[in-house]
Amino acid sequence: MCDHCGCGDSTGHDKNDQFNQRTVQIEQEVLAHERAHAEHLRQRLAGLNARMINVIGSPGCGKTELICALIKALQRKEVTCAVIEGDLATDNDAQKIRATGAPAHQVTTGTACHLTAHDVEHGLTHLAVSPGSLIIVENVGNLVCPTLFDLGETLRLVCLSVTEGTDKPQKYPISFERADLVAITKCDLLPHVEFDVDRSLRMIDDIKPGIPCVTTAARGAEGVTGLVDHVSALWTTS
Ligand SMILES: Nc1nc2c(ncn2[C@@H]2O[C@H](COP(=O)(O)OP(=O)(O)OP(=O)(O)O)[C@@H](O)[C@H]2O)c(=O)[nH]1
Ligand SMILES: [Mg+2]
Repeated sequence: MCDHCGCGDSTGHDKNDQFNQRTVQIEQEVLAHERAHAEHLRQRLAGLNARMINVIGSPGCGKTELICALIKALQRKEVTCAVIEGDLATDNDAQKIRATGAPAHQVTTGTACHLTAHDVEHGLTHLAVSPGSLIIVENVGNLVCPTLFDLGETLRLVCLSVTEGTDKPQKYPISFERADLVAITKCDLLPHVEFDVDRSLRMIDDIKPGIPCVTTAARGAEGVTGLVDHVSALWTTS
């Protein structure tokens, strides 16, 4: 008789423990391999004085719109941008990016819910990375899985739109814990939705004290000024 739950299998729990140990070990090896790959990419980009932003957020939270606005603002500062887009299907977002004049490479992942450093390396072979440029990676729309994978980024930007609800930082804390910068997006819609910016910002600060946050309205008058300032600082602080 099993000591733990009385299931009748005296060895079953030991077997399960061994199985779980093996599963964890394999996952750790995969993640270690990914981290090494990401570190290699980071060094490569640093050697070119280039920077990379990994943009993470739920489907439809405004990542592409924000990236387009950021590219246009950076073009006025003569910063060259290139974009790697991650989606399960279609090259819709890559087309939107190309309309700004910036080159874009679309990765279609099929069923995978996040990009990997390998995807990014492959993407970089399609995009000429000029010295001093900014690579922007739009991860697959998902607030959970992309969080676990280092892509070699200089800055991880997590987006939360005002249409998603004030409590999302509390419900998805890991994403905010591992972010370097948070953008509250679609702020032009604040008069029309019940979203408490101050409460949400306090939740984010409870999860990661001191993390910088910006409010943006890629479609509104507020624009992306705060984000542009943070991105411009990447060349002086990292
Ligand atoms: N009003 C308003 N609408 C926005 C803003 N940003 C994005 N949208 C709209 O929200 C919808 C989704 O925006 P996207 O930029 O495609 O969102 P996304 O996060 O890239 O979506 P996925 O790539 O599918 O995950 C589109 O209809 C945008 O036009 C904004 O700042 N204000
Ligand atoms: Mg998009």
